[in-house]
Amino acid sequence: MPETLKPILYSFRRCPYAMRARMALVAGEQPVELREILLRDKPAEMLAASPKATVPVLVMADDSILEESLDIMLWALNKNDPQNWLSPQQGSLEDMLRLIEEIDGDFKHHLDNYKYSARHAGSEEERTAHAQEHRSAAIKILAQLDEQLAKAPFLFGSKLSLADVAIAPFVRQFTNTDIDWFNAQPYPHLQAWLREFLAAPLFASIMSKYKPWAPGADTPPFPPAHQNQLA
Ligand SMILES: N[C@@H](CCC(=O)N[C@@H](CS)C(=O)NCC(=O)O)C(=O)O
Repeated sequence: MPETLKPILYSFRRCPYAMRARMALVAGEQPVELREILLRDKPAEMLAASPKATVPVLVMADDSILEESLDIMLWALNKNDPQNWLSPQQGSLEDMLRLIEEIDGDFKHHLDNYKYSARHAGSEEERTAHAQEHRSAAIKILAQLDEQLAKAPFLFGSKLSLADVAIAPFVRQFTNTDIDWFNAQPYPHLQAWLREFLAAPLFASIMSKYKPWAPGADTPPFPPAHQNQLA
């Protein structure tokens, strides 16, 4: 595909929403011009295309945009889904979307309040109590995932699906907040699932470090070369 016809993906390496969009673009083998950005210094070109100003954003050749990570995932996989991420071995696409909605909603709310508890008003003690309250609420949601993963290696059966890929980056963010605490919790299935997900070539393939994009700069090939058999 000529360089100019590729959609442009504005992305930030450590953003969990951008991670899941990049993984779906890899799985769907959709070439994009990847523009790494800094959240504190967003390019004017990105803001002009998407005043919402969040990553990821996919800008098509006709200037239409997708500015929700799940929409980018579904766009890529509806074009090409060689690993059948949209057709789980157990349950349906609707079941997966329901679970993703719970994680993006309730779980993300508790995750943010736990991870960014330093921003909470009040005394040190109040902040600690606030963090613990939200950590408990978040881990209750993760306990349900652990139960699901006790029955099968992935959230919807014996193979990786949209739900695993959409959810794992947020579980990663939660666990990284206090990894020793997380590892001490009694959720072996969830812990093994996350460990394997993060060790897999698919995840490594989207975590390469790129210099922030500037107009006229070269952009890395994306998906990177040698993408077969990633998942
Ligand atoms: N619902 C959006 C959320 C995207 C989002 O909030 N991304 C964060 C980074 S992880 C962002 O760009 N925040 C704007 C900022 O920090 O300036 C999606 O699914 O794409």
